Amino acid sequence: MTNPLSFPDTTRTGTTDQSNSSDIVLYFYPGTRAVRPRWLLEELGVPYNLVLLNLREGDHKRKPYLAINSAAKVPALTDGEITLTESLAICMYLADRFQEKGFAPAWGTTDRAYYYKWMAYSIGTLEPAILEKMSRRKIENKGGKYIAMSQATTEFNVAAGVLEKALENSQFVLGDKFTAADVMVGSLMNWANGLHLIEAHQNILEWLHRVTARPAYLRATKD
Ligand SMILES: N[C@@H](CCC(=O)N[C@@H](CS)C(=O)NCC(=O)O)C(=O)O
Repeated sequence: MTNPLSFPDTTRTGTTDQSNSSDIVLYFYPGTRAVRPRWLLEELGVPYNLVLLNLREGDHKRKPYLAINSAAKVPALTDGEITLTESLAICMYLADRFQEKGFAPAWGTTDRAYYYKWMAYSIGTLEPAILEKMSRRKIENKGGKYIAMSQATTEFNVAAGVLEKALENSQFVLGDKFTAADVMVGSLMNWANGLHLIEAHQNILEWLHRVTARPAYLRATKD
């Protein structure tokens, strides 16, 4: 097992190829953005090593992990010489690293262009829109007045409306095929669903139900 920094809770996982050794190590805590790369790793069916950091006990703020991510955030992923942070970057890397598994459209295709758009949309548009809703609720619950940065962000319902339309005649974000874009956008919409933000978006609800019923998602969120 690869555990260069002797983290205590390292488990060998991945659904197939269990006999092959893996250099991939995912630093993880349940219920966080680290679910995104774990979900994709499970979809890919490649072996990986999971290091469970206890955020409540501050494992991510201690020296061994700070050497991997000095920002003290999860997820992080190492793969041989590569140390990568940022859930989006990790998912894009993994989908390309295992290109033959078909979770990212081929380079130079039209689908690839739309794939870039949805990957960026997840983090660049949906995530700030959801975080804005969360902040607003927090402030207003305390009797404060929320001042929206309306020209710098897209309002959640507008942002979700774009996805709702894209899913009108599509099983998945990019059409008939599940890709890493469903993982990224799916993870964000799961947050939104937890905040009861998508009840008026029937296409999103149906798609979310579909993608979160996948065995890979269930494995990635089992603990
Ligand atoms: N933009 C980063 C955000 C990473 C991030 O904020 N992770 C949170 C969990 S969702 C974290 O590690 N928080 C620990 C802390 O702030 O103490 C990504 O997408 O990976």
